[in-house]
Amino acid sequence: MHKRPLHPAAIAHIRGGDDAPTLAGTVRFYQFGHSVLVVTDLQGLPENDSGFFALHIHEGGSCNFGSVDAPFPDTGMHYNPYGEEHPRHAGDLPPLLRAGDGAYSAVLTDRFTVRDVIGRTVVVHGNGDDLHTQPSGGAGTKIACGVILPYNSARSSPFRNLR
Ligand SMILES: [Cu+2]
Ligand SMILES: [Zn+2]
Repeated sequence: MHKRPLHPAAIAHIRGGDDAPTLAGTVRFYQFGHSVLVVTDLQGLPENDSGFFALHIHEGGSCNFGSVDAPFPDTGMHYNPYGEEHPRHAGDLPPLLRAGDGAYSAVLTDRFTVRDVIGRTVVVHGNGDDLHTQPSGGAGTKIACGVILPYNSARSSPFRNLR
């Protein structure tokens, strides 16, 4: 097993849209040998029926808030460079479990490298992910978003999301 690097290689600062105005946090990406450790730490999650919230890397590169009816329109579909079906998309991740008003998860994936996803977006959805429904797991509306930035440039401009 490889040792976890001291600093993430990339970070996304997550901010909620109109459906989750208090939602904020980070997703950190550590290159870990041939896999990537994805560490998500959020506060201010709204409540939903299941307590699970879908989490994906989307192919688009902007967290433009869009409209109430179509939030975060520029995030596009799940990151899917190999033409797979959900939940075999490279950007598919396990859903988050709400605890208190936040969520924390750490998951290892070998479906992408950190370099592959820099400039793309992390999206949190209002529902869980059924890991079945096409094309996006029945995850419901997009409630929060963060652009994946190289760690050093992210530190100098932590909130590059656009309103
Ligand atoms: Cu998604
Ligand atoms: Zn997917």
